Amino acid sequence: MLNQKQNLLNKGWFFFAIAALFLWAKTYYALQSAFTLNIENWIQQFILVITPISSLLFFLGLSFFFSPKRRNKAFMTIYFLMSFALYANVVYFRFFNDYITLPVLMQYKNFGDLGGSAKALIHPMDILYWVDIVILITWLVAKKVRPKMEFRRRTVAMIFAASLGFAAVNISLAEMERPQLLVRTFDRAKLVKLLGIYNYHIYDTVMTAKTSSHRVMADSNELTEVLNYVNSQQGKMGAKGKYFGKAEGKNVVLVSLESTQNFVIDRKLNGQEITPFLNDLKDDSFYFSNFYHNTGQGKTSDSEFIIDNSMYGLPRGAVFTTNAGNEYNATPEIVKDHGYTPVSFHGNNASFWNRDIMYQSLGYDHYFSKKEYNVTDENSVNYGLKDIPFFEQSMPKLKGLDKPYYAKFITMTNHYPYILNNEKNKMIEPANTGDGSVDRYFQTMRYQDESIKKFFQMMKEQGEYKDTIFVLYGDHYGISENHNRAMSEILGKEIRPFEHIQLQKVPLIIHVPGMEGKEMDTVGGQIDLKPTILNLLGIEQENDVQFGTDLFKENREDMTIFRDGSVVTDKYVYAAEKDICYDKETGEEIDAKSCAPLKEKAETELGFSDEVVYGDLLRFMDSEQEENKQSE
Ligand code: GP9
Ligand code: MN
Repeated sequence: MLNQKQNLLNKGWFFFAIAALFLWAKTYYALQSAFTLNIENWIQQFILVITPISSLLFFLGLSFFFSPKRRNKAFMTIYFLMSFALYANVVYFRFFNDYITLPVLMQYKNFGDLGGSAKALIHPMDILYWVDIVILITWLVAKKVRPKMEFRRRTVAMIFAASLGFAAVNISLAEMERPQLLVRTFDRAKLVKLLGIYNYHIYDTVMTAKTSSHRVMADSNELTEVLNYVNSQQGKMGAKGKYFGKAEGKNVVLVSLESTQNFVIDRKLNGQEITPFLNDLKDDSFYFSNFYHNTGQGKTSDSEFIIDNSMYGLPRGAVFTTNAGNEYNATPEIVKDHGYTPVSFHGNNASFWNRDIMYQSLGYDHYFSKKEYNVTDENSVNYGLKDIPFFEQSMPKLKGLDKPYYAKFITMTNHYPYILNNEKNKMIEPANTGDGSVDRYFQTMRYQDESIKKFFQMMKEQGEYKDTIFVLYGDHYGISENHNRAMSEILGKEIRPFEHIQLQKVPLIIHVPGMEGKEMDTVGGQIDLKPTILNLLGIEQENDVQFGTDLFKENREDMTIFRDGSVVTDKYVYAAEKDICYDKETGEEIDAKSCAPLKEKAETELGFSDEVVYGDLLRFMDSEQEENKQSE
């Protein structure tokens, strides 16, 4: 009997299996207890059980490729590294509520915040993360029972085949739960939840390698080329708009309106206004009725990037996640140099869209995220805090800031799938197209409108209103092409590519207390907001890489470029996906020749913008400015 036991303990495969089981168990334990993953259904629960398996089989299996003499050491080194990665994330999560990324590891300043509290982050129960290693090492070095890890072609092939199989099941289930998970890479919490902690690190490593190789190849000549282009674009820089300095020294409040398309403005549903407050506000403000979003896969985060930088988001993924370590010259940083306090308010996890990291690069002083709000089951829905309590709880925080402030508020309730969990929040009947998302969209939109109304009331009551300018904008579309049938019922017309492009209009309302309202018909987009805001504040800019123009400038080119290469001007609409040119006025298809120059311009401009981001070209800005000075 004893002999049999010893025999088993001497078997390499048995040792491998037990070690794999240990590693699986502690990883699963960490996923369940150390991280907040918000498991919503049994598929996600199942994913959690299987996610560690593919990567641990793969990595531990690599030890078989070492010579028999080194194999045990290699095995234990790999085992230790995986355990260490796991434990490092556990500790990091306790403090940052986030997962480690390679760029974060390199940006050691993030760890600076930990300071002396690192010790406090280590709990006695953490011994569980290490005791297995002690057991395995003892087992390996014990005299009587020493497992021989033999390389048997069939066993090793089976280990790797099983690893591949588990990976395939995991990825397909993850895709089912969150389509485009890998392409959009919007949230580390989701990646870890659906891919597991080890696969997440593999993914993160590949992403980092990809972006840093672009960066390594780039040099300052590329920046010069981009600057030449930007400066050659008539009116992009320099000349001041009509309202230059009109809001000098005032606070700036930006309100990002979640999934808000312009078609809801002034529209009625069952005889009721969908956005009664915005409809009134716009009459008292500069209301831009030909304003479009320019976002891509980065959705809200793209809108934030575009607005703060006047550069485009990326063709794949979100610049917030892929290039957060870049050098930027964003509005928050610029206004800070002029005495402003730049901050952002949003009731979701700080790591969502990598905001916690990216905001540092954009120059925000502080990010008031979910952890600084009181979020309960009642006052939250979907991604987090509902808009009304969000504004209510934000007010004292806003009041506590040094003035003037540049404060961005990102609303969230009007987010797909447009749900409200309280009858009182439903202030309008849903539509009845039979398409649930479209029908509910109007209810969450109406709720959002109410929250903005409350916000303005509070700003007035608290005496913040009159010294502040308000910039309210829709972040991106809410109703995608998949809902064209229901949308054509709502709009009463067929939705061709032309109408689809028109549906990308989002509201832009610039409210300056004391200034009279006016409807502005210039064609523009989010890309134009940075110069528009800076001009209003009277902040002059020279030699900056920005692709937009001040919307108040009288002779500006009426035009905006979409991330997919589509273009809208005052005369034409070019739909890139279908390669169709339309007359803007009549909506009729016209000869492609009319749109050819627009198409070319879009390609050039998007190309330049991508070069700046992928190559991190703004880091060469200082030397560029030096050269300019010398040649003057
Ligand atoms: C989440 C919110 C929504 O924090 O900004 O993001 P989205 O899905 O709209 O990009
Ligand atoms: Mn959004």
